[in-house]
Amino acid sequence: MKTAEGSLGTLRKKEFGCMSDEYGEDSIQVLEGLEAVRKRPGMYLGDPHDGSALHHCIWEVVDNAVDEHLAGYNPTVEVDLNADGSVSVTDHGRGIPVGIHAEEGVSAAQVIMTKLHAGGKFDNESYKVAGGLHGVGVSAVNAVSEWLHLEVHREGKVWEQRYELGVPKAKLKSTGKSDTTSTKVSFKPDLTIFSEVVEFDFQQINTRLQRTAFLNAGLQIILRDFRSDDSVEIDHTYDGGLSEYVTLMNAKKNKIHDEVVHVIGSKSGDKGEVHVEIALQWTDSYSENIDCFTNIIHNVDGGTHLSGLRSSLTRTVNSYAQSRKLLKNLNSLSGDDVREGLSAVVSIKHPDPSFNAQTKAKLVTSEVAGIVEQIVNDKLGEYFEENPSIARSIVDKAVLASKAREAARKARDLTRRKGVLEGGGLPGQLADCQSRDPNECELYIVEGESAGGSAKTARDRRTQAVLPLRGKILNVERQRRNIAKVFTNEQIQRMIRALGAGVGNEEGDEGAFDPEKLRYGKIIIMCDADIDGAHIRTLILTFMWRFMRRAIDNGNVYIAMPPLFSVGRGNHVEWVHSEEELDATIKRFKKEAPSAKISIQRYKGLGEMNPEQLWETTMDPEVRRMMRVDIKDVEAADKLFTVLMGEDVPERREFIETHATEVTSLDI
Ligand code: 28F
Repeated sequence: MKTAEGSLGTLRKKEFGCMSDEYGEDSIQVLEGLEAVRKRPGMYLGDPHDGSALHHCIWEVVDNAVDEHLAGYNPTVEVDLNADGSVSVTDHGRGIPVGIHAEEGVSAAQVIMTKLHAGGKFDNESYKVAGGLHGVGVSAVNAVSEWLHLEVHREGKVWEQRYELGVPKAKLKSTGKSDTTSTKVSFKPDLTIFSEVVEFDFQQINTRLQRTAFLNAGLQIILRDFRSDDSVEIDHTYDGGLSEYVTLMNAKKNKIHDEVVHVIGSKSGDKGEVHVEIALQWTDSYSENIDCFTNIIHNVDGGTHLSGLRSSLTRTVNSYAQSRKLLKNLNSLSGDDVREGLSAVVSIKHPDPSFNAQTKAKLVTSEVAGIVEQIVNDKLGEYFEENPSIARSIVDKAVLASKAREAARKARDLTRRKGVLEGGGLPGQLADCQSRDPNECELYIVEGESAGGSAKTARDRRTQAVLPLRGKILNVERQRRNIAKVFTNEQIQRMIRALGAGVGNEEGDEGAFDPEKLRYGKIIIMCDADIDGAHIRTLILTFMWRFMRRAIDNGNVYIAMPPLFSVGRGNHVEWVHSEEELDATIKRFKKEAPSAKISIQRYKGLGEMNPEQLWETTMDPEVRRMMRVDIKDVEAADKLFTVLMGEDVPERREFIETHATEVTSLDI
């Protein structure tokens, strides 16, 4: 493996300044900078192992091309994933300046390509996409590239320069005539620096470029993939910008109003003009989905622009509703009511934004909250006045949300009170364990009375409890407007009472689910290893996600994995969990005992196993296999449950068919 030291040896230092055998302080500093990037790529580009640094290289170059668009010169960016593993990014802007940089004594282009942080603070006229993790600039990409080729069309000529590991092979030279202007940067990542994920991921790149195109209305971004025989080309051009972004977000949802509301405004802040652009559309879904950006950088955790928008929405919708007397016997709508079903994108441009951390996850510039709030108050208020029927639909939706929330609260209280009146009794179907220490107690939730019976016989009575459920449990996703039905459902009551930790995700709400009170440290869902079993498992998980989410967050929820087959050879029996494992086991048996007879038995249901087998295969903590339900991406999970369990049956079928394994392996 090449080392950073080795690749930037003294010999190369001589070539570096491109001034024959002389090199100055600056060149040495540049070399040290590039070396620092190669030594600690993670500090500059993100994780070099999981693909984030690798893809960050593309973002860094694309961001420069987008900056040229923001400056008003560049209508098109092309991104080519080449067959040799390199990437080419071309923009049709002014071309990187080729003249000699007065201080550095080399071309301005070379300064940009080699000096860390160069390119950041060149001029204050336009908003730079400091999109990279640290806005390190293209020089960091150059440093981790086996080679990088620069081609500039400018001043009537073609200019070219090649670098290897960040070091120029020669100075920037004119190689021909040209009557256009453009910048093309091609680079091949040095794979000694990146590991594990070393291939560009088309989906990831496409999604990111599409988002960039949405955020820059009118900018054409073309992505081409030449890495396989049938090459792909996608053109992202969105004249509607954020409105089209929201239209896509809501593509599969039922819209409350047809037109996307588009708010644009600007106000002067402490450091200069702050531009605000927001697109909004309400749907009949239950969640809120707001994406936030500052200078085209995604702020995953929102920040002051988001809070400004939220305050204004609550205020504007309430004041419109009140002035038109649309609230009837309601006092006011809460922020949650107003935002239920909202899809929105907020994009602000600020001359000098601050973020909570270098990942730029959250905007903290405080003046932005007031600026966004003011602009939305004015513009959305105006929009409501001019579009009363849209305003009316939005208010009606919020009123509905408010009523449903109130009804849910009442139903929940009633259920909780009832539970207490009945002495908080455990359900009759529960076979409880002897231990009262939740750390060692497990509850098996089992589908079907007969499997439940086997589990009761099979279990370790000291620590394992068994709760059988009868048939399919209620699909809570279909009862979002009729929560009383959820709480009065017998199977669901069984679960709530057996677990003894309350119900409801509203933190701080009396009687809400509290993992501290959970009677069992492990809740193990045990269903048949077939489609029906998978369906029932998803129904139980959907209930837990919507009403006991903290059990999932805390890692209390598990899925039992009964085997699919037993493979026998004489007295020797092994249990296997997949077709692949089955093939491997048969092969091994044949090799070990070529003449012996091998018997295979398929287990479709838990009910086909006797209690001993059930213990041996699925319940014995020494040998059983389980999966812990681990839902990291809350938004994805939310979508998953909405799609999987919601009203849209055709979509659900398609989803189950294409994602059944994903759902059972739960990598959401
Ligand atoms: C594929 C990546 O990097 N495009 C770029 C320009 C254009 C200018 C520029 C870039 C300004 C003062 C240096 C041209 N003419 N695509 C790109 N296009 N950088 S990067 O200038 C950089 C600084 O010193 C440019 C006039 N002004 C700016």
